[in-house]
Amino acid sequence: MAAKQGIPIYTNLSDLFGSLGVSLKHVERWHDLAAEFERRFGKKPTYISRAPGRVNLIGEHIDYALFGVLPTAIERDILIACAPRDAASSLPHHSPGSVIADNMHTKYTRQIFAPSQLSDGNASHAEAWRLDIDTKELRWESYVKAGYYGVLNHHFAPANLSDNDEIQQPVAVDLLVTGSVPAGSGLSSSAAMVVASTLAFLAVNGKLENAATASGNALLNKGDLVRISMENEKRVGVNSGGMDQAASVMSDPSSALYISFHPELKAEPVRLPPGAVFIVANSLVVSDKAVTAKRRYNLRVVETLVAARILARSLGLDVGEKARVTLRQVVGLSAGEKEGEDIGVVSLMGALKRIQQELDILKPKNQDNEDELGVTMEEMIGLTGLAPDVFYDVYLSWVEIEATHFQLYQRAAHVFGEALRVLEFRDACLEVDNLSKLGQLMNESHFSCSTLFDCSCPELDQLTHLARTAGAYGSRLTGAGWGGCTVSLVAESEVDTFIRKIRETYPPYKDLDGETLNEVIFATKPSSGACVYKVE
Ligand code: NG1
Ligand code: MG
Repeated sequence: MAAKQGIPIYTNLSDLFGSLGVSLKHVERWHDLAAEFERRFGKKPTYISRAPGRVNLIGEHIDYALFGVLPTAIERDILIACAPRDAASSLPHHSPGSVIADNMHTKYTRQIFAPSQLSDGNASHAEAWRLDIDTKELRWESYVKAGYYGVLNHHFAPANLSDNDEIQQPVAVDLLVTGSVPAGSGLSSSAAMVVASTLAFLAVNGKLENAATASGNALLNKGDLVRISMENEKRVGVNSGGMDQAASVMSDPSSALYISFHPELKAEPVRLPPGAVFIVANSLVVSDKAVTAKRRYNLRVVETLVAARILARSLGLDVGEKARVTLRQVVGLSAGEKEGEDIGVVSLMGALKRIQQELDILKPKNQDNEDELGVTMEEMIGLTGLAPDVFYDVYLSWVEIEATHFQLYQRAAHVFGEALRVLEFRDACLEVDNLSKLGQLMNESHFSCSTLFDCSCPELDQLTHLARTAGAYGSRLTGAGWGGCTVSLVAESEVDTFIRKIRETYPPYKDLDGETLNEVIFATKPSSGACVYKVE
């Protein structure tokens, strides 16, 4: 699927629904949202943007090491209805770019905010607009702001305008959000919010259609939207890879996606075998990213990057002092890979054979305290061969982490094993009658996440175990982990029995029924990627 394709803009709802590949229940939400928008703001929305959540079938915590992953967008999504606020509106806040943001969910209250323009007029300034996002406490509107921030600084910044462009002010916006992706569950509600918000603010400011006239290109291209959304999501303080945004933007209802990031972003369709159903089950443990990023997600990002540098050094690869080389790049360099080459199972296995001999370098030399497995900061810096101030600059200055020991060996071992499993899974999808093989790869992935990457939790271990006992071919955590959802591969004919067994055996599900049960355990089917509806 070409990253160069434009973002679809529909002016006709039946075309839109035809392309979505979603069920009636999800279709009704569009009408409800538009009607509620009109009720609250006294006018019809001018645009509705949509971005789906995703389930990652395999390839966990390897996107930021630039290895390929295999997710699929799901029909659960975020919709944002929006319209410019006209001067005659009875609502206050007409300053440029001010926003009144409402959410259909009663738990999320109305938020009013406005960006401030940095007035130094310096065209080379990286930040032209400021919008406060509290990274200590992630609130629903933080993700709306994250999308908006990127639109302001890409499209309303003097540095990005050519001499002939008029300096324009962003319009004041009313918006209403509705979402069916459960938050904090590893189905990437966050990326769906950021992508939908980025699209809504581009659309309402005329930047989607203007892009077509100004450059002659077909609208905004999907690759650009993934890149802007990835940058935008970092504003909330999590240094994520690009899997979620790519899945949310580039998916298509006929298949899952193999998304690769090296040497550039690419998404290839992977047809799932007939008779295979992927069932998502929520452990109901909520992983609070704002609280745990320093000790978990961001720490893993740093551990895998530092492991890459140490391995590069030990393999005698020249990567320069300042580059944050990734494990994927180390594989490419050590295998003498040609520019732009895509890696397959055989070439990755070959490269890993050589690297595996060096992996022990990542282990601590003297481990006398069992509880503190891993190298200390001092040991780690020593292994990179960098001066401490350079190390700080390259690996710590841009991210907040909290740790005394770093498990470099385990993290690198997980990343390499998982990267290989993704390619094996992709290839096995092409073979007939291969559900057991796919299931086995999923089980191995979960085991590696749990023991080497330490991103599981007792409930996820229990739920995946119960899923296997209930007849799944395989089961694993999906998304960042430490709570959230599992994904299990089940034969189509067994879906109802499977769900019933899980309901009976996973204690938090005991009292759930009907819609409440369907909220926490459900079969997924691939859905189409992000789009915009222009209300005419
Ligand atoms: P979740 O937490 O499921 O949205 C996160 C990252 C992904 C990827 C996975 C682990 C964000 C937005 N996304 O996903 O890029 O690294 O963890 O595979 O943080
Ligand atoms: Mg997320």
